[in-house]
Amino acid sequence: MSLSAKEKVIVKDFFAKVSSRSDEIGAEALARLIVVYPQTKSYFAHWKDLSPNGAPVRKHGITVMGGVYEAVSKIDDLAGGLLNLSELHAFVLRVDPVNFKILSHCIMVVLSMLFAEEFTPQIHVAVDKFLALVALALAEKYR
Ligand code: HNI
Repeated sequence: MSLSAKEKVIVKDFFAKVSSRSDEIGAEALARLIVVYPQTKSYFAHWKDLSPNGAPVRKHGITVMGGVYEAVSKIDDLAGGLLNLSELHAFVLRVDPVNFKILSHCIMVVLSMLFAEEFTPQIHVAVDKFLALVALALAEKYR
């Protein structure tokens, strides 16, 4: 699977358009991740406050979205561009890659919620493919 040149433009344009709300997207996606898929909380067990709208969850949601924006900037070489992040998640954090897909799903839900008008089927399919490729790139170092 790969993104066409047109899909890359769609992804870049969409994330540029919603960038002013990037923190909100990340915080809401991470809050949903731990509420809807509580097994994911085990990775964040070292935080004192694991409430969905608490400071650590919000802050980490913002960090993760920073990673997504980094991925947008490296859209032509996701595997190479996300190598450091992949190593971190594989060898240090030991995050099961299935969770990348679960988080991608939460991000999609939040995008459709916050941008109901803008998030057209055409944008939906391009962003869905993009996030699947980001998940694949993050899992690169696991093999
Ligand atoms: Ni993830 C740290 C990006 C998915 C668990 N993660 C980061 C950092 C970035 C990041 C950026 C900070 C790196 C640093 O400190 O150098 N994570 C991403 C991206 C995705 C993702 C772009 C997927 C789109 N991470 C996940 C998932 C989990 C996860 C699905 C677990 C369910 N990440 C972590 C943990 C940390 C982390 C745990 C360290 C947190 C801490 O305590 O500092």
